[in-house]
Amino acid sequence: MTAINAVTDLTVEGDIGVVTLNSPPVNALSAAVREGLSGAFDAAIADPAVKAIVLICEGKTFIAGADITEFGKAMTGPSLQDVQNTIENSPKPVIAAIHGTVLGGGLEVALVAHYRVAVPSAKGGLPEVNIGLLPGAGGTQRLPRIVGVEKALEMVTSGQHVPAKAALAMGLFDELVEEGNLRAGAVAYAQKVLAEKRPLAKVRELNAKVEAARGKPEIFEAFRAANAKKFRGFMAPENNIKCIEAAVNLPFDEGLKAERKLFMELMTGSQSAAQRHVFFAERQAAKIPDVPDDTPLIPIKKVGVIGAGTMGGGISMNFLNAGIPVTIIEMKQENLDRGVATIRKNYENTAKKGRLTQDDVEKRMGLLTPSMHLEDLADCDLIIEAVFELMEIKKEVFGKLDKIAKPGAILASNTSYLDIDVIAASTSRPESVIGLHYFSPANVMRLLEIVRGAKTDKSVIATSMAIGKKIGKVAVLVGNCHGFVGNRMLAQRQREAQKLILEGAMPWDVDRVLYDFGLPMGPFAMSDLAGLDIGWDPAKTSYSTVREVLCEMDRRGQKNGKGFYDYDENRVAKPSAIVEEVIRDFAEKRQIQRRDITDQEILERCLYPMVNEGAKILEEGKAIRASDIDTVWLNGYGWPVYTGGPMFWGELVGLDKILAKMREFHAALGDDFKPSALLERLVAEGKGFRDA
Ligand code: 3H9
Repeated sequence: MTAINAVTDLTVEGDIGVVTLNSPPVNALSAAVREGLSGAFDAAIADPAVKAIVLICEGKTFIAGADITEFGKAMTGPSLQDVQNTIENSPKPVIAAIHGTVLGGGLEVALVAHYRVAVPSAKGGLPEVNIGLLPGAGGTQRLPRIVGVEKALEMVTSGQHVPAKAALAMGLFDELVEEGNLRAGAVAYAQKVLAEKRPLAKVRELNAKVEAARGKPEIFEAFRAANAKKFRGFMAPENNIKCIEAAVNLPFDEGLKAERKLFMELMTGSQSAAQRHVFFAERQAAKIPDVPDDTPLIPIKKVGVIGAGTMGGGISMNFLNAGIPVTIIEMKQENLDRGVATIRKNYENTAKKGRLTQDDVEKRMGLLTPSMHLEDLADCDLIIEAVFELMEIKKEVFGKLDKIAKPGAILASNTSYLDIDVIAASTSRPESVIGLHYFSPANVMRLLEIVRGAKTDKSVIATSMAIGKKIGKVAVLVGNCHGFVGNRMLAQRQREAQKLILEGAMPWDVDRVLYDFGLPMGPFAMSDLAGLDIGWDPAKTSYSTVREVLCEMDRRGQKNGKGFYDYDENRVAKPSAIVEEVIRDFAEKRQIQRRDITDQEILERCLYPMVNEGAKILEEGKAIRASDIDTVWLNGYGWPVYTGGPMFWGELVGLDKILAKMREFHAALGDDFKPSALLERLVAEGKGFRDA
């Protein structure tokens, strides 16, 4: 064995040269890796004993892409294109031996090899779009030459990881070899290539599939139209599509040039910077400075859920999906029956769409035990309460649980606003109490806000984070404060939206501005969807908000065809003349002078106070880092990914600019706009949130 550098070596086995790469965690194409590959291939090509070359990786995966941490820094060592040219032009056949996930630049390296073999558990894809990029090392030119234009469009714009069997079927892999025996399988394959005198197959020379799509622009137009909603606001999907068009319409080397130009356009733009931030933010959120990785975990073998309503049912499904038995509690038989039936119906619907088998449905339902007795939770390791959001009720439930739950069991509340320490104080074991705030629908939304109380034990925190990951959530640890991170910031936006419609805007103006910013819908459309009467009590109505007046007029939202908007029979919303009248009247009675409000003001009034509130959350230590706040908003509230989350976006706008506006609003409109001390300090010191 010859070591080439710290991460690569070359071993000659008979007439096969085996280049091994070992650069944890994912063998990303860092400068050292490119240097090592370049040296190893040069050596293998120069060695007369070597007749064919196998490229294989140590660790959990073949090369998973370019090294994202190096983006934006000055490049050292050979470029990826240099390495690829060496491999593709090798006079000796090169075989890529693939396991784990061959992604992005990793797949682009495999695509310049002459043959590709993989183990059945391997997956491959070009996920660059997810970090706001496109495959910039020939991937967009080579992929359609193998899989065809339609499949290539789908792969590069979705970033999907294709399983080995499917990759084999579409020609991306040439052969599957026995699991656990990749090296021997690849060497044997290389010997077969030599024995059969197979050619140096170059993907760049395959033209049939791209030629088949030439002169058919309708393929691309149809694809754009079908995905318009999904791609809204994102730049990367369109650039990816243009690259595939280039592959179809231009000779290979011209196509590469087009790809490079479109890649650089994305690479130097703010969207990719934001999406790369999101990639690392999500991974960073799992790291808690004072809860080390080796904190002992509490084994969670059985879960109890109190409440079989929408939240309780959705929460239960997460655990059933992960194979963990759930006991679900309701006080009344009919509510229990309805809750269980809803869970079953949800699974049946998924099965109808072909995403679960009937067997899967029964397996999941078999793990569910409905009960009307809290005592049945005595053997649960984790109990999650999802009852009515009222402190007195929560305290009563936790007081009872304290007497029933086994020692060491985690007692969690799915509260979205309430003080977790007060809830914990109603038990004799506050160290076992934690907030697990799910977002509706709880079986779908990725966010899990984990609320740490003053006395919550570290193993309870570590276990909650781990179980969050196990059920497929993005878990973010937050501190105890009213509304925690997500809803506390949401309250800022909601308050301003309400004020703006009295000062001169209309609900559809506010909604349009926020929708165009990239949110899935504005606050008034959201309100109509949820139902205006949520939390509204006709007996206690005070007519203090427009919403209450609308409820009194029996405008309840989409469900009865009228809310802030009027709805037609297809639930298409139209601005409502009646609502306009109500709003004008409401403002007049309160002597609010209406004026013209610009879209810019709507945006600034709704979003700058959120950034400011995020800064207050940071200064109070209720979030560990600004990127955690971004992670909450991206996964729980549909904040547009391509802006990186509210805090990253705040920096894109400029913290100085946001502070100046907050000061101006503060002077004109009062204390709702009081700038955060942290924001003041960061601007004075010329720093960003990551320095906070
Ligand atoms: C590209 O290739 C551009 C080219 O087309 C053109 C070039 C000219 N770089 O996710 P995990 C780190 S763009 C640097 O927790 P898993 C990650 O931060 C790239 N670091 O593990 C984490 O670090 P830490 C296209 C990377 O098993 C650790 O590895 N490729 C990279 O759940 C473990 O990661 C992609 O977009 C990277 N490329 O999942 C693939 N990837 O431990 C992105 C990971 O310090 N990666 N790290 O927190 C993934 O999708 C997943 O990481 C993967 C493993 C599926 C590979």
